[in-house]
Amino acid sequence: MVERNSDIARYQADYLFVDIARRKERLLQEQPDAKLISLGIGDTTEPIPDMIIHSFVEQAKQLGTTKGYRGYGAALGDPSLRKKIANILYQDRISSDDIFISDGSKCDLGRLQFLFGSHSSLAIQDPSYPAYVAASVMSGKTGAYNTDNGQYRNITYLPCRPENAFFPDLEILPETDLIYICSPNNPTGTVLTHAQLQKLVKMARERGAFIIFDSAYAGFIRDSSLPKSIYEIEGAQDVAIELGSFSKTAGFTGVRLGWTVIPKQLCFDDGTPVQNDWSKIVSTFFNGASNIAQAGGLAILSDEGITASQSLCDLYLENANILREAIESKNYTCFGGENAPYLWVDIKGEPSWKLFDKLLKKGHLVTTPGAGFGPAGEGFLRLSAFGRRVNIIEAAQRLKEIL
Ligand code: PL4
Repeated sequence: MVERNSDIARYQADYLFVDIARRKERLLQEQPDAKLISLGIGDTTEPIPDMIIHSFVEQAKQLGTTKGYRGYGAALGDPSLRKKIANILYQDRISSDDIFISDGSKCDLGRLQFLFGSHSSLAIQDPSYPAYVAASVMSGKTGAYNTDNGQYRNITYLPCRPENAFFPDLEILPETDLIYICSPNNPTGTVLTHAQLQKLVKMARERGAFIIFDSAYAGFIRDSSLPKSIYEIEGAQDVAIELGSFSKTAGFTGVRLGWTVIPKQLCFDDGTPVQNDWSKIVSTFFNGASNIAQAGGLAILSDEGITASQSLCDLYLENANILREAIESKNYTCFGGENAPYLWVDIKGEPSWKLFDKLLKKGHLVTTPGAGFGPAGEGFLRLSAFGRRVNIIEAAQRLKEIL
């Protein structure tokens, strides 16, 4: 008999979004006519702009010709897409050969686990996107789960709550190899400022730690004073890896296209450039992103594509505003939603799974309980602003009736 991998067995909860899907199915069995509206999973709903679809079609047609057919592409990504990302998204602060094209940031989060040994220590913002913890547990980095406090032994949880303006207290941070930071943040919808990122970079440089910066929602930042990338901070290239994605900004959640930035200056303690090991991992566990998806990526970064994807994000931000007005009209305080597609609602001390169940059963609304994002998420509910406008308006009405 084959022994079960104890690292995978150690992961306690069902993956949050799987658990929510199960509760949703149960409700539909009990109330088959329920017209559910999802404010739960952060999945895009609007069609991909025509000019991007056109680029997929053109690329697909090429594959049907002898002259245009291509098989495996460059393992690290189409050089022209790497250049475009460096130029448009990083204003050439980052060199194109420091950009590695992927099939999405969650996939790279998984592959990143191979880059660091199971002995490496980590810190996360609490609450945070659950995949950081799940991937770390399953790759053996976290030690045992403590049922008393809902934490894994070798993870340092950095509470990010309204009391500290959602910025971790770096004083409580012990020696740590990896610090996961997400801005704009999932789930709180808040964005770190230049000054806050400067503190993080300074701390990482002093301590020799690496920051893993998730910028999946950068395309939603509308306040031009806020940083869209950690590399806007001087010195970040020596200490930070950045994950990027076209999922949310261009409706590519199903198409799958993202990238990871590993600057060549970033080195392990023995002087080996991290890039060298990342190239080994990528070429071993991945065979490059789909050529059709990469053609779409180039279209997103054309002038017309940039305007179209900004309009998509604007639409979701308007949704956030509609939901915010409904919530505030019931005297709830809510964070985020201005530079991110998530609202983080302070639910006045009510347990978050309890309110989740109430909204599901009475309002047929699917939300995400704050507790699912970590211990410090308790007492909050996350609302996703991804949704068709007609559903968002209906959801806002139901929220007003039930809250
Ligand atoms: C549900 C901070 C959503 N089944 O599409 P990707 O892989 O480029 O991006 C995934 C991702 C990466 N980083 C952050 C994210 O929030 C996400 C997507 N999060 C959510 O509702 O929190 C979708 C989650 C999906 C999943 O588990 O990733």
